[in-house]
Amino acid sequence: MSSKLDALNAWVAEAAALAKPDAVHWCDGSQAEYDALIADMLQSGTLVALNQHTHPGCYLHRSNPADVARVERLTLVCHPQEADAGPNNHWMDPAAAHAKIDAMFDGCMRGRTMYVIPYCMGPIDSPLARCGVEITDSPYVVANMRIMTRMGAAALARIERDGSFVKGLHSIGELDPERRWIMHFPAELAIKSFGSGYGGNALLGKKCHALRIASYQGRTEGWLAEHMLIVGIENPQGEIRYIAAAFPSACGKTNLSMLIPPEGYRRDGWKVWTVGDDICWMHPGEDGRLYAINPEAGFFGVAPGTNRKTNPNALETISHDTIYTNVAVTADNQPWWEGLPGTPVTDWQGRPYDPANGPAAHPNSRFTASVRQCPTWTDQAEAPQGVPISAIVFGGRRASLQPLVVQARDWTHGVLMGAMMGSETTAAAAGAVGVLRRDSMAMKPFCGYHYGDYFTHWLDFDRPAAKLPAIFQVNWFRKDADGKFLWPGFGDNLRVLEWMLKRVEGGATGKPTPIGTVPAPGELNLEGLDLEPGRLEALLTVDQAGWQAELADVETYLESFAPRLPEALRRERDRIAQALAASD
Ligand code: SAT
Ligand code: MN
Repeated sequence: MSSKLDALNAWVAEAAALAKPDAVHWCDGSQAEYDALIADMLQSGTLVALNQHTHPGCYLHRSNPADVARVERLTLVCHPQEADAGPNNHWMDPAAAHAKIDAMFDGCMRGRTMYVIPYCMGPIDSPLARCGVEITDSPYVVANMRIMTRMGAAALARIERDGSFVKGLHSIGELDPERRWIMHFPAELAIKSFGSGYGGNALLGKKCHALRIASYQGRTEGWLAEHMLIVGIENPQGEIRYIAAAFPSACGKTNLSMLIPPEGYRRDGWKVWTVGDDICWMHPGEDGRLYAINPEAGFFGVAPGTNRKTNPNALETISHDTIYTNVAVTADNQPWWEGLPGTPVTDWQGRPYDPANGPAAHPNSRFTASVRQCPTWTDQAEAPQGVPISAIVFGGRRASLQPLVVQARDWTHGVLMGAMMGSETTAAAAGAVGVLRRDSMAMKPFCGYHYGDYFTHWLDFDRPAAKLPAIFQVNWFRKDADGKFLWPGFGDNLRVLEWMLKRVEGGATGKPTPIGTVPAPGELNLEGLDLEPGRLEALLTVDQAGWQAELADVETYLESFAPRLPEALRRERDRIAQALAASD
C-alpha cells in the first residue's frame, strides 16, 4: 500500500489492538455490502423489516430506551487549554480524556466485528469536502453512514490522495449511560465515542466531524461549518437564489429545506430545490461571495409531525430504502408516528401501544434516507464549488417577542443576531423540553471551540472585497395570547423567503425598527392566505419593553464569553439598546 495510507493503517492496527475485535472489515460502500449488513441485522434482531409492499427497503431499529438523544453533559471538547473550549463546551484535559475512554475501549469489541468506514463529507471531488474514517462495532452505524455520507472505496481513494482524514473511534460498548462519552480532540482531528448508538453520538461524520471538528478546522482555514440547511429558491424567471438557515435541532430545518410553495406561487412557477437540511460548509469564493456545500448525503430527520400536510416531500423521500429509528408500527407493519393517519399497535419500544406509556413514536424518532430520494433534490448539491449564498437566516422557537422576520442592517448586526439567538429546547437533546436557552447560531451543542473566538471568526469575514449574504432573523413559532401559532408556517414560509430575496435584490424597501428592518405594509405577499385581521401586525410587532429586557439578558449572556467577546458585538448590542431607548 502507498505511504499516504500508512497513517490510516497504523491507526486501524492500533485501534484493533486496543478494542480486540474478532474480525476487521474494511467497508467498500457497495450495495452488496449494505445488503449483507441488513441481512445480518435482521437475523440478530438489530433491525426489524417493515411492510415491504408499502415501504420497500425500509427497516426499523429500536434503540436502547436509555439511548435516544444526544447527551450534552457527556460531550466533551478536549483542547490542550481549557480556555479554548470556552464556557459553551464541557472540557477535559486531552491526556486524561484519552486515558479515561481508552480504558473503556480496551477489549470492548471482543466477539464483535470492527468496521472501518472511510467517508467523505461533501462531493467527492470538491475542494471544500473533507474526509474521515470511522471505526465502529455497530453495523447499524455502518448502514446509516452509507446513507449519510459518501462512504467506501471512493472516499478511501480520496484519503489516499489527500493524505489526511479525521479519525473517529466508536463503540456502542454496553450502551450504559454511566459508561458513555463523546469526546473531541480538535487539535488531533480525532473523535472518540463510547457507549451510545444514537445518531449524533455515533454517526461520527455528522455532528462530531461536520460541526465540532469542522468548525475548528474552518476557523484555522478561513471557512465556516454551520448548523444550517441550504435551500434554492427558483423564481418564475428561472433564477435560483440559495439561502442558508440555522435553527436548533428539531425546529423544522428539514421542512424548510424541502417546502412546497403555496398554490399561487406554484401556479406562477416558483420552485424549491433542496441542497441540505442540517449542515452547511461555507467558503469565501474568488468573487467575494460565500459558497456552500452540504457535507452530508442523507437526511437524519425527525419523524413525528412529518405528514402529507407538513412535508409531503419528506414522506415521499422516506417511502422506500429508509432506516427508521424508534418509530411505532401499525397492524400491517407500516412505520407510524404522531401526526400520521392510521393507528399504532406497537410503540417505539416494541410494546403493545398504550397511551398511558406516552407517545407511540419517540419524540426524537428519526428516519435515515438518501438526499437523492427527495423529489426536490438538485444536482447543484454535487457542484464541487458549492452554491452561492444570497441570504443567511437565523431562527429559533420563541412563543413571544421575536418578530416573524427582521433583517440585520449589516454583517456585524447579523452576527449579533446569530449570537443572541434564543430558542425553546426540543427532544433532540436529553433534558427538559420547552425551556428558553441561548443557542448562538444554533451551534451551542456543536461549536468545537470558544464561542467568543467563534464570533470573532464570523466577524472576520467582513473584509473589503467581500460580497457577503444579507442576514435575517425569523421566528415561525410566535403565539397569540391563547397559545395559538400566529403564522401558518411550512409552505407559507416561502412568503418570508421571497421578501428576503426582494430585499437582497433591492425590490423591497422594508420598515426600519430599532432591532432591524421588518417588511413594510404590503410587502409580504399574503395572497391566498387567510390571515385574520391584526395577525400580521402582531407577528411583526417590536415590543419595546420586551426587547429592552431581552437585550439586558443578552448582555449578561454575551459577557459570559469575556474576555474573548469581540468588542464589536458589545458595541452593536449597545447601539440597539440605545435605539430602543430613543424610540420610547
Ligand atoms: O444530533 S443528531 O444529529 O442526532 C440530530 C440533531 O440533533 O440534529
Ligand atoms: Mn441538526
